[in-house]
Amino acid sequence: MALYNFKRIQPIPTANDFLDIVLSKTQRKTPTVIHKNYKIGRIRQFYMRKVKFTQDSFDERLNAILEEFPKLDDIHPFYSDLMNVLYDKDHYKLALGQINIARHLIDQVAKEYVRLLKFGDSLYRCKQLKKAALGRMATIMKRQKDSLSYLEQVRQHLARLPSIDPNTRTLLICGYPNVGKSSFMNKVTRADVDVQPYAFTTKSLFVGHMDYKYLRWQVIDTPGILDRSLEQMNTIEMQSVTALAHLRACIMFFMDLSEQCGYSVAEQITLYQNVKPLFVNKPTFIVINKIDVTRPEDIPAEEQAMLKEISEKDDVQIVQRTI
Ligand SMILES: Nc1nc2c(ncn2[C@@H]2O[C@H](COP(=O)(O)OP(=O)(O)OP(=O)(O)O)[C@@H](O)[C@H]2O)c(=O)[nH]1
Ligand SMILES: [Mg+2]
Repeated sequence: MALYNFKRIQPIPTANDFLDIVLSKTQRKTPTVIHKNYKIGRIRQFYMRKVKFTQDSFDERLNAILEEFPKLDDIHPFYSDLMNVLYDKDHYKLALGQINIARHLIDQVAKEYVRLLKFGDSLYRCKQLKKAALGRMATIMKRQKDSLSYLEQVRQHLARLPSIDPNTRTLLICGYPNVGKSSFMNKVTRADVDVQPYAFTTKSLFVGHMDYKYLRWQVIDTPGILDRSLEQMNTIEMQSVTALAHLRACIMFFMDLSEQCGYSVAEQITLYQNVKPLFVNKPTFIVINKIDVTRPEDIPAEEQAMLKEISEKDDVQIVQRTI
């Protein structure tokens, strides 16, 4: 499966800049001197060349956009789902579809006017036809204003996505907000993820790497997730769910028994129960964090029992973070 290099997509100009670039290229790269005493065949050729050249320039640039932007069906499901979460799949496909339609329309305009030019009977008439052809192409391009600016936004965002390799040995850190996921990430990798004493500090996926027993691990820090249905989740939480759903990883579910994070132990256990379908076939650890404040033996017996039950029933190891 192709791993896209999202950082290589060329910037997309605005519709107006796009037009300037193409039309000025036609002016620079096609002959500029024509005389009404020339044979009509030569005059027709002169203007046909301008129309075709302009069409080619549009084609080339529009094709580049269509080829460079990843096709959601070609990329790893993790990335296609992530792009859907971040940019809305339908909007994305529609924008690229519009560009494709514009390309076809421009081709049709060119064809039509080249045909008309074959019957142009004077320099004036040929010139008018060329002007009309380029004008119609420009109108088609101007209608692409919104698609182009949306695609440029997507491009800029894609370029900043972390380079996550869906096919490598991976450690995935997840849990409620504010439980200390990023603090751990910063300890084990050279990443420098923001750590703050409030929820949703981390708003997107972060990647780092570490070596452990001569093996390289990709470590992914995820935004915190709240215990609610998928429909209610925001874009920030959905990025975590996407990573959990698609990456074959070892899961570290972080818990803060001190409840300093702002969520009770019971809530954290419920979240675990609700997201655990995403942990199937993935080695899973529950990591008890902030043990300098509260250790498992400090919490009420019923909660201790719940943790013990999870550990036994789900074959999940409960470990305490000591670094
Ligand atoms: N006492 C104590 N505080 C900790 C520990 N680990 C993290 N914290 C604090 O917990 C707060 C949240 O830490 P983060 O690492 O930002 O938590 P997070 O889970 O990444 O939070 P979100 O990105 O919002 O989901 C910060 O104030 C940390 O200093 C710990 O082991 N002990
Ligand atoms: Mg964080």
